[in-house]
Amino acid sequence: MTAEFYTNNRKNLLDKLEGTGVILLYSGMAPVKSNDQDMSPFSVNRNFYYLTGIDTQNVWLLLAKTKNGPRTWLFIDQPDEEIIKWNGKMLTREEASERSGIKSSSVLYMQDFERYAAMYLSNGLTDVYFSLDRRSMLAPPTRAEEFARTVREKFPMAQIKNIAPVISSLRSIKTPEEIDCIRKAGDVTIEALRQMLKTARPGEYEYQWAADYEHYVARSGLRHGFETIAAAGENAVMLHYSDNNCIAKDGDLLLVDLGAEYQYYSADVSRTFPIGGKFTDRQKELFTIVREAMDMAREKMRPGNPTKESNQAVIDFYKKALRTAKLINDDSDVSKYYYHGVSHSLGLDTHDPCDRTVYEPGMVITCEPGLYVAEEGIGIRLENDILVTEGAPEDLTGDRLLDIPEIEELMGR
Ligand SMILES: [Mn+2]
Repeated sequence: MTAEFYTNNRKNLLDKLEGTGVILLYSGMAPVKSNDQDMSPFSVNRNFYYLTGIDTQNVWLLLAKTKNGPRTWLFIDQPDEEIIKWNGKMLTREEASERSGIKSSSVLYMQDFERYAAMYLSNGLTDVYFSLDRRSMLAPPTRAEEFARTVREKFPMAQIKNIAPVISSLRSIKTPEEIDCIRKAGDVTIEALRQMLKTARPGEYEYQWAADYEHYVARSGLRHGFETIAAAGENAVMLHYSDNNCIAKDGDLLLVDLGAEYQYYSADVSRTFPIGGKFTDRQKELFTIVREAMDMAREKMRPGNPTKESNQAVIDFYKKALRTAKLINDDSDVSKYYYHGVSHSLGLDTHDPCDRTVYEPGMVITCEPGLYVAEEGIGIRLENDILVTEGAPEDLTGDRLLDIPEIEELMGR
């Protein structure tokens, strides 16, 4: 990503903000592992990253929209020789400026942060925006929530507001650079799956299949967008099973749901393989139903269509197909065998925020019909990543490892 991308994102955000105000965004802090506080992996707040391109912990971004125009400030930790000796290089003002496109004279050290925030607040900017995206009562308070409380105490006239929905709206539509990252992540994901099919064997544990996939991703220099799901046989009916600690038996199917991550953009791909290399007739029958459902859902992903239409297409198709497969007698029983939505937005988060209810060009979404037949020990999910364009949907994952002859040939070794 170029600095221009982040500069544009900040500009678009300020353009969308009505009136004047201060936006305060925090990068986050790594969680403290017991007695090992410096080594936990850090995952940057994605709204902060979207506006700065910086993935260092403990950084504040201050965007002020004043009557005299916008001002942008970034506050980073001052490099410290002792910390550098132990933990490696620290972000410098020049690097922060280069990555974010914020001029280096506007990159300051953390000790100035509260003074600058107070300066804008005491000068009459009373709308104060934080990225408040709490999802649980149990999670500890974030630094942003704590600082919002401080602002309310010290500046009782301040109005605390949430900027997250505005950033979500911007993030719903991807730029060509973002799309390239997702495409690249998908390419590595597929190639890693090909490697797994060549090396993993029936009778090995699910985690060994997952490890063969992850090995190639790691060697490609990418990370994982989320925990790899490798679910054999009946485990595959649990949608987010990631224990991966059972044996993958000959005769069963293996459902994998995984995604390499490139520059924080994750692919999200699901495939279902016969562990022994050959599908049974029944597995072929059910696999083919899901494969067809995928085409039908994808076909709906065109500008102007309501987003719910793609899932409805799967349900309508299943009402007939599951009858033929002798699974249901009544339309309302489809939900016994298919119990998730067909699509979600994809981007810096694997379940990316999106505020659109009608498809628009630039949206990147998954297309992932599934079929889960617990009584037969069969779970099938197929998932590709789709770009909505002006015309036909563009499949960023492509029809790779989706057809029975291709899979059986590759696994025939
Ligand atoms: Mn998904």
